[in-house]
Amino acid sequence: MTARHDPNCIFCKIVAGQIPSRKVYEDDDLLAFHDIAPWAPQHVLVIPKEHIESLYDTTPEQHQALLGRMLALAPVLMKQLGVTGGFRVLVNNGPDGRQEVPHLHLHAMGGPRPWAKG
Ligand code: D5M
Repeated sequence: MTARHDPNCIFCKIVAGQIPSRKVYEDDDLLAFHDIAPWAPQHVLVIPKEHIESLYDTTPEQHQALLGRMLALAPVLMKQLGVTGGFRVLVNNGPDGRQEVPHLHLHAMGGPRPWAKG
């Protein structure tokens, strides 16, 4: 089990295997899986296994490496999923940032257009 786990958090439940997900990557610190409501032909979420609510709960001193690894994973996964023509990354934070699931996650979205909001 990870250092911090919130039993009421849906993404912590995915980390713990208590609810299913379509995993695309896993290591000791990170998990990536397909978004249940994709905005693009390929849409994956990269999350820390530890329960960190949003970027507000990170500091450069403590989380620089973790955040760097989350971002660095995006192109690897997009390429693995056959996305070679371009993709977007997005991290929503807090209610005004339209964050719906309060467990830090990086959206990586790509595939042939047209797709997506904004
Ligand atoms: O986006 C939260 C995202 O999380 C949204 O795109 C749906 C996705 N989601 C919610 N529940 C699940 C499960 N169970 N599996 C996969 N994906 C899920 P936000 O940035 O918080 O607005």
